[in-house]
Amino acid sequence: MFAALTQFGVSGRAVKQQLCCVKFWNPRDFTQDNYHTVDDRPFGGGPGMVMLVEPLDLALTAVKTELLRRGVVAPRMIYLSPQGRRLDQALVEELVREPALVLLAGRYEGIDERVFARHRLEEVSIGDYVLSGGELPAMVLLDAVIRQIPGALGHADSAREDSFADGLLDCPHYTRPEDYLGLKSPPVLRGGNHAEVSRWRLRQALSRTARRRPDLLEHRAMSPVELELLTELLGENHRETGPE
Ligand code: 6GU
Repeated sequence: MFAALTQFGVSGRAVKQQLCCVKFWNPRDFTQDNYHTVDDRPFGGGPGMVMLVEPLDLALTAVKTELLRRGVVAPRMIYLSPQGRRLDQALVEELVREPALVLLAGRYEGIDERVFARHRLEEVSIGDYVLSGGELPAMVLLDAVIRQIPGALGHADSAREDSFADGLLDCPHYTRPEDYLGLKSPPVLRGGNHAEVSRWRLRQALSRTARRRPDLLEHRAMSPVELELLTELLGENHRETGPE
């Protein structure tokens, strides 16, 4: 499943360049029985299965032992679960500074609660919807974190990145042709005035964010230029109501 992360795109290149190392442990390898059982029916009844405490405990202990050999003493350990703290860019930027991350991806209805008594696990969710397992959320988290590692992005990418790191939605983008079936690209982007281009992009980002995600602006400090642009936009909105 994790080939999408380790073999493709920005994260794949970061792994290939050894900017980070991703390693996998299979709980089945930490079972004792012939069937390599990792789940069982829940005490108290009900649908679905629960992941056994022992294979998970042994797997997590093995990971910690290996990290200790590599000099990492108390790694942050994250259990991907819809019950967790919602992942956002602030958490991503916090996690990229860690020397190591241990991610636990569950399957079935969940894991035996006693795993939490054996290991200090933080719970992280990637949004309010239900997925069938923690693997995709783990890849989402890793992709977001790995692209923040210095050197993971080409220069072309890193400048553009500032947008969401900035707490704003991205501005619209255009490339050739200038005119597609009468649909024009904004002339300001082809005028060669970099200050004007920057101002246009910031204005678009502010306008989009205010319309689509006003919640993002609530706790965000504004620079003088941003306040000026927002005031301009508010004045326009009094006079007209357009799609954007
Ligand atoms: Cl982290 N896991 C699962 N199974 N579903 C989710 C999720 C995590 N985040 C959102 N939905």
